[in-house]
Amino acid sequence: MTDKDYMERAIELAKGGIGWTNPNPLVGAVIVKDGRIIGEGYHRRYGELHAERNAIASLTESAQGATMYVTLEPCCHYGKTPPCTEAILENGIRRVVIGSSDPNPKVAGKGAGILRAAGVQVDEDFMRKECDSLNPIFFHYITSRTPYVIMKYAMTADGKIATKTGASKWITGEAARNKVQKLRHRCMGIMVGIGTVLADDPMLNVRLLEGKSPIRIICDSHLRIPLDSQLVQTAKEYPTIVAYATDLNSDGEASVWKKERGPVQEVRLQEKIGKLEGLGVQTLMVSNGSGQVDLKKLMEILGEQGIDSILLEGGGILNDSALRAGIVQEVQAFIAPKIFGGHDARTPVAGVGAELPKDGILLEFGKATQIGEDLLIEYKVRQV
Ligand code: AOF
Ligand code: ZN
Repeated sequence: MTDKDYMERAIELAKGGIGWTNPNPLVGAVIVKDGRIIGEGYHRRYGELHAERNAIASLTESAQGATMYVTLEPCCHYGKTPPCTEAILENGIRRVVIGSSDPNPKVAGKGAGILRAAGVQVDEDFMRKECDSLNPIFFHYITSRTPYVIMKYAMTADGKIATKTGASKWITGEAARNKVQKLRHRCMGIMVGIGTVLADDPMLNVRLLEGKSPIRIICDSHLRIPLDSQLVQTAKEYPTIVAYATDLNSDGEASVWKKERGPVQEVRLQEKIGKLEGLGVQTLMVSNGSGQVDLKKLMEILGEQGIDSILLEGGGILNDSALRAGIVQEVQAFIAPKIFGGHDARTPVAGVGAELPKDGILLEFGKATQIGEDLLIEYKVRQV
């Protein structure tokens, strides 16, 4: 067994926390002595012991003189748990091999520094790329305090997300749809536009045996969401946020709603907010000043609420606005081996669109995976 084998094991262990550790990172740790693994662990759930301490708790013998392989730099701060650097030193671990550095300002290099100052041999950046790929969400959220947004869509090989009649069940096969369920479990939030709610009346939950449903976020500028929609009716069971953009409190220029629709409609709107809240929906007024939801501001508010990641599931208008607002970090495109054709069949991104090819949103290819009969292509969005 080599250093690489042990770090690969630590990476595998870290994945056990997917969906449960947010907004904290996925971390795995392996302790090795005389060529044998004598302890291993991972961060299981938000607020629980860190990977390093779980690995130490599992020790089958003394770790005196042992090596720890850990996918993320050990912490050195008192948070929900005491510093992992202390546990490492107390147990006499002599060498620590680290994958990713921790951009958390409370740690950021200080963890490795403390260990080194105490005489531990510290090897940093080992299999860094592989370790970094565990935590795009954490790295983004800890530095920006806004959610990491993944735009996901399923389309045919000719780029359609529905037939010309609007039928969309199903584009991709069961394996790909199962993968989407896992993606929903991984993200703390899921976001759609009101068009999708009116067309599909979706639940946006996770139907996996062992999964966690995301907080449901609906962008609904004019608060059109029906009170009898599944989302509203189940809001007490699954947290649901409706972001709207009709400013009730200010008058004059900002109050687009009032100007366009008059005082009677305004009273109705107030009543609707009351009813939605009564049914357990959290309503958020986030206006861009011209009657639309300000997506950048919405991301800041959701970030403050502790939401580190959002799966954006359309529709085309919201996808276009989100890309143009610069809030999307990643695109996951599922492509089914079929062709719908049809001038009126919808595509994943609609809205205003680009003027010229040079105005397109630029992506960077990540990876392509075959899932059942379908293909999943993952891209990072280039931030300009
Ligand atoms: C984790 N799990 O395995 C490691 C973490 O809120 P706390 O006290 O749990 O501290 C969270 C911070 O600790 C986190 O932002 C990261 O910087 C560091 N390392 N966190 O949740 C772990 N190793
Ligand atoms: Zn720690």
